[in-house]
Amino acid sequence: MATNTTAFAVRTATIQRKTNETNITCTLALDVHPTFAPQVINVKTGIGFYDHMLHALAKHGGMSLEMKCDGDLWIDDHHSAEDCALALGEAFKQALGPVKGIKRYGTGHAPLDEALSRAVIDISSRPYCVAELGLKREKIGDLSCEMIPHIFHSFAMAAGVTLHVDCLRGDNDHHRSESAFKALALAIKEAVSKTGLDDVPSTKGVL
Ligand SMILES: [Mn+2]
Repeated sequence: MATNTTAFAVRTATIQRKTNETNITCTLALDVHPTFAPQVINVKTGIGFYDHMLHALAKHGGMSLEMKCDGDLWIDDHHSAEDCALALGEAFKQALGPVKGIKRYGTGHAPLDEALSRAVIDISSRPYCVAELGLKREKIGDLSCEMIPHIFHSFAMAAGVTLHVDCLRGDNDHHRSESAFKALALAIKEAVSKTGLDDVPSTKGVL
């Protein structure tokens, strides 16, 4: 009987990103495997609720994510929140490599109790983001609500993807936000999934 000696291929990248405001290390893997590449999630942005959101993103996106940010939280959460999203986007783009043999489009719907969000992604090299979450609170934990759409925007710009994230309903801002990240996770999981073909999923022949 033939044995499979082919190594399980993991699309992965590590980004080191250092400015006067933040110092970030981010390792992202788009593939996990119970034996060859177990899912590892370890997120320490310095902002508890953000850790919770990125953990959910990785978990439900079927990704491994190790993120460590040492940022200027004595000012506020802005630089850390934005720069972690940029590092994640850069890691995503680098891990994916040339856009070939993947679905390219992905859609996710995720409920969390009364909240429901939808995310649609196109791995298009056309960075664009519309995120309408309808959050009402000033902050959730130590993450400013105004930063949450900005996190999706920063990720989309750095990853080079078109992204639409809408929270369709919900009363509780923690639920609204978490459902949005989970919806994005499901959309990403679909979009990066392999078709088994080796073609560029574009009528232009290039992405
Ligand atoms: Mn939660």
